[in-house]
Amino acid sequence: MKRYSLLTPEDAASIINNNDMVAFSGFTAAGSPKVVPIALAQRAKALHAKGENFAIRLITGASVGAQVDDELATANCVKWRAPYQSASVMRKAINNNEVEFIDMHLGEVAQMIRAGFFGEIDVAVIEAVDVTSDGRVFLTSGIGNAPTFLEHARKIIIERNSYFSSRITEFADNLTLLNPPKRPVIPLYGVMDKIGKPYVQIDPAKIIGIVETNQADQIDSFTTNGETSVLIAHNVEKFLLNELNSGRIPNTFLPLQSGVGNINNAVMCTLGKNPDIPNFTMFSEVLQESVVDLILTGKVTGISASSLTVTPGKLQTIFDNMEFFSDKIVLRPQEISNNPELIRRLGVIALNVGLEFDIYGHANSSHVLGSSLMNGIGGSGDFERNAYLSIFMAPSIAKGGKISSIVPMCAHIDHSEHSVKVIITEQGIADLRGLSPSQRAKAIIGNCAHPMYKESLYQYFFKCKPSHIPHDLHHAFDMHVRFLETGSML
Ligand code: 0RQ
Repeated sequence: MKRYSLLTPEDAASIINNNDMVAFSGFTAAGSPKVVPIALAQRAKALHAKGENFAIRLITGASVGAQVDDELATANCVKWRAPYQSASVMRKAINNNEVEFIDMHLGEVAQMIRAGFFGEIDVAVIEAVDVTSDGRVFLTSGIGNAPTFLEHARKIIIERNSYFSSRITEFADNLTLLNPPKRPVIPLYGVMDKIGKPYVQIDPAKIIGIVETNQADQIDSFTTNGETSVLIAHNVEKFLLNELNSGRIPNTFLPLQSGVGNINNAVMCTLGKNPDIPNFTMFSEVLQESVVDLILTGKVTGISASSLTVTPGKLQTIFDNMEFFSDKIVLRPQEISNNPELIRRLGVIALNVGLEFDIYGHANSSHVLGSSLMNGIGGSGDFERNAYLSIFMAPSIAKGGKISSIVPMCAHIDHSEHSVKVIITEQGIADLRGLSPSQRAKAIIGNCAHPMYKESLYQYFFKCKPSHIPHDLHHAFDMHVRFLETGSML
């Protein structure tokens, strides 16, 4: 039975060497380490002041707390980063090419680590609510890739966070998959099935020590739903009701996946209030704020996700009502929450937000003007490609109308016309199923583009030489170029 050393954050940071591949637990700010990364940033600054090189390669589940990514980026402590981020200083460093960033489908990361695609993980910093002397690690609010990091890292530092109720472990369903060709069918046939363990079992000898913390996840509440988000939400509601009424969605409904942000929040609130939408389950990657209330009203009967991305107040609501919540939330590793086999089998309806869409239905959710990273593709592709119905949403214009979200050709594509099935803006709904590219162009421009951009989009489309996907490569990016030159696509 192992006795673990207690470490200060600075002791723990000193274990990490220049050029190490470092892994952090969590998924979004939920469950990500709180104090060792900050000490690591300070260590980097001190070493840089002495003229020494110090930068790590950092792999995580999704984003981590914005403060963590930003402190590390400010300290020039990261030279390589994967698979997702959403922090302003880190984003700037990536777009300045100071950090090499790999934008990846989140469901695929664990398999790639096991296969050695990125080399060995030197140190994993894992937040846990407890760890036993025989190596059972009980994770907190975000599972992410932590089980795989724990299994594969050479050295492990545990941040034991006493902020969380130990009952949080009742939600966890941990397992890791075998890599091909040894992987059997994943035996999960219902959204709420549990097929793993509440802890991750590892060799305790790998644990270098424990850092004690007591800190909430750094998760902000949403602003009140803007008018555009509410209009988009009503269009989603209208579309789903029509699908239900026509029998294309069974009357027992299907599990929903919902991305994060104000639009998704508005959609969940709107669906939650509609008595004609049956009670439903969610098979998602993030359990966000609004869903807690929907579980309380009974509209959401259960949710499978990889993280509890909720404010401290909402987390307290859950802890205060554990008898009620314990069988209604399952937290899984992201290779399970975002697994293509499961998403296809369960018939998930995917609801994600993009930056821009072209008139044929390709979507760009990650790179502004084809070049500047916003956040990353995240899990949107895991769901979108494999969903029963993949719905993309966005306001029809951005930056006060200077940008149209509908463009002739996307300057970057992360979801293709072959799998995007429905596009919804505040203007309306483009149902692309069964439509040829030219039919799609008419539906997208006609139903989703903002009136101030319709004319120029139609002009582009009608001037193109007939073809299966009509394009004029001399003018496909005129709107983008106009924005770059004049500050407006108009
Ligand atoms: O910029 O903040 O400076 O005003 O993009 O746009 O409308 O506030 O929407 O916060 O939901 O983010 C696609 C980025 C949308 C997000 C994206 C500008 C706009 C604003 C944000 P400002 P909104 P959101 C689950 C699934 C990919 C990952 C994903 C995202 C800012 O949803 O990262 O889906 N998705 N994950 O003004 C230039 C355009 C623009 C534009 C909007 N066409 N060109 N700027 N903006 N459209 C989560 C995980 O995977 C963990």
